[in-house]
Amino acid sequence: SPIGVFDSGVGGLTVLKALLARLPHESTVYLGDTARVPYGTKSGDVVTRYSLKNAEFLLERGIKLLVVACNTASAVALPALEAALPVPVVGVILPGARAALARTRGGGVGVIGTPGTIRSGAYQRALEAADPRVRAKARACPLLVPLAEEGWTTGDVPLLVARDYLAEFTREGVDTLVLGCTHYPLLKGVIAEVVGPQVALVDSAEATADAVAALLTERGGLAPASPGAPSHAYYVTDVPERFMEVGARFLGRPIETAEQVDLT
Ligand code: DGN
Repeated sequence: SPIGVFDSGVGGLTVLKALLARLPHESTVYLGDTARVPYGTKSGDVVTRYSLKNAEFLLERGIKLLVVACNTASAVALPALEAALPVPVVGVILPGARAALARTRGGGVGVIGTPGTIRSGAYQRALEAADPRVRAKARACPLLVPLAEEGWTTGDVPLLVARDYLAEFTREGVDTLVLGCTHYPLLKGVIAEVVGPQVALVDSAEATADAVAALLTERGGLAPASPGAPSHAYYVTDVPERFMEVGARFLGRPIETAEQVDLT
């Protein structure tokens, strides 16, 4: 059976990309809630309600494990999802926080994400609970989402925006920065240029793919290397055209078909 992945829209395709690279024999079902995106600026209650609907849809497709690719949904809806689902649920926050803890030397860890993710304090709590010496410094960077979707990931405009958001991190002894939003891997180049080589960038998508691989290995749930090619299905809650076009950039490969579904 497939791995289910949901996100508020196209962003979670960066997590799917990392999963496909890490676990090439697995089949996947992806749901992008494009009718209700963005989640990043909505309240925790509303994001939780949408997340439960998304999970229910994926469960009906027979998934063996759910990956909550959206940082905002992982930050606010994980306990509700875990309580409601009969399959394991993996969010992006804990794997990202753990990867940051493994990287930091001085204990200064920066976190960037949507307003919903940062306001929830989920990354800050995960970091400081795991190691009380860690000082987490978080900032919401909402303008980076539309820049990534527009493909505006190089040049002066993203550089100026990133500089404005990130200058405070370089001043405050941060040696590790968590990219706590699905869209930020596309802006890694610009972010690295602003914070400099002394700050390690932690990609939550990569860390999550590692966590999924570890969980399936431990439980004996990995798909066999044969027979047949794995299948990858895509569902969206609004018309699929923009998802397919923008999504191909996030996924790093073309999306041949995506089916529109109604979850209301
Ligand atoms: N997928 C969202 C996240 O990772 O927080 C970003 C997109 C959004 O809903 N604003």
